[in-house]
Amino acid sequence: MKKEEIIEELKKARSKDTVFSSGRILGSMCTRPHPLAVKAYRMFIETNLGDPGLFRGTRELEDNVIKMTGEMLHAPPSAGGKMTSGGTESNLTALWIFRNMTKKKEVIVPESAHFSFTKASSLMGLKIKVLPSKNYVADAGMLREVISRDTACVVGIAGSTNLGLIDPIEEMGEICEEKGVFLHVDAAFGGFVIPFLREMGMTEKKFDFEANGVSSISIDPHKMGMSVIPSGILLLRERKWLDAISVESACTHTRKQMSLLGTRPGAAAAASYAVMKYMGKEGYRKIVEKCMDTTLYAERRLKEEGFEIVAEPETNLIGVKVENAGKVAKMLSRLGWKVGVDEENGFIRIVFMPHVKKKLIGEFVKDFRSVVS
Ligand code: 0PR
Repeated sequence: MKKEEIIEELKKARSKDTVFSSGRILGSMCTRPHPLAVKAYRMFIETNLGDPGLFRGTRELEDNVIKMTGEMLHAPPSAGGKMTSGGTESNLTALWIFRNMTKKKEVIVPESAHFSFTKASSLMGLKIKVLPSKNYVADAGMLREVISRDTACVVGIAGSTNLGLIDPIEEMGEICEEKGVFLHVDAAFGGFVIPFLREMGMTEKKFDFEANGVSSISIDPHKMGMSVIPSGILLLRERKWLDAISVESACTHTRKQMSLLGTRPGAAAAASYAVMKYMGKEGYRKIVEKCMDTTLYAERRLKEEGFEIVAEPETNLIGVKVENAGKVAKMLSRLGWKVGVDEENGFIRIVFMPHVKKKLIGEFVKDFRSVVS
């Protein structure tokens, strides 16, 4: 096939996609990557972090991403981590490390946890024990009862998938410390949001290494970090914990590998490095400020139209109660609005990512109203 024909085919396929620039993707935690991230990605397209002996410069960029993120999340000097392909791999790797370190087989996961924990438990034969929720966040008061002698790790969520809510991480951390159990915080979504909400005085909640007992954190540059897919990060309070998943890798130019993936995209590390350096704390704060402004505006407009909000938003995500949520989401989709849906609990979820424009909220609320009435 000729190059031009292939390009035509690619264009045709791409034209069937919904694009972030339409402003109508309301159910995704990804967004249009920053142009500098895209540029960096292209520059490092052939690099492989699975063989850092060949790509020392790229490896340094990964180390710097870990360091910068660690600084943002109050990591102690002993901390370390790895870039991953996203929240799923970070969560899975955390459980893998703590399972290997403790030789225990049970993980305690809040009701609202992302389904990546189900995948991890299925892959590793771990038993999931559910920590019940109270008002859609983990009920820390129940944690002592649920922890057992076979608990390898407890999970807390900072920015839940369906409602963007923050579990009581401080309280959970205290209990885990007292019981000598690891606590993994899934901040895949909230990691690039909550530090800035704290700065702006919009939340008091501690969710990172500042809280006692937090052992590890997932945080995704490919969500609110404005980087390219696939970019995730797993941070560990102790760098040496990575040894728990170390394998000999005879065929690479370094002798050990401590990651689930073998070949890993260095381009994603370069992209995340570039965008994090460029944005700085100030840049991310501005984005979070704008996303929260749109969120609170939408919340007000929805309430004015008589909609019921599931829970006061803590981050840039809102759940809206509706009957037949699945059907409503389909009808909105026909009107071009791609919302998220929680059919089990009967609500539509809207994620106010940077591509969601305040000026489109009015139109969306009108369409939403027409669909449910
Ligand atoms: N942890 C949390 C709290 C998440 O919300 C997600 C993804 C993950 C972990 C897993 O992250 P990766 O998908 O990067 O492995 N939450 C959304 C979801 O699965 C992600 C998403 C993104 C959904 C884009 C839709 C979409 O278009 O529901």
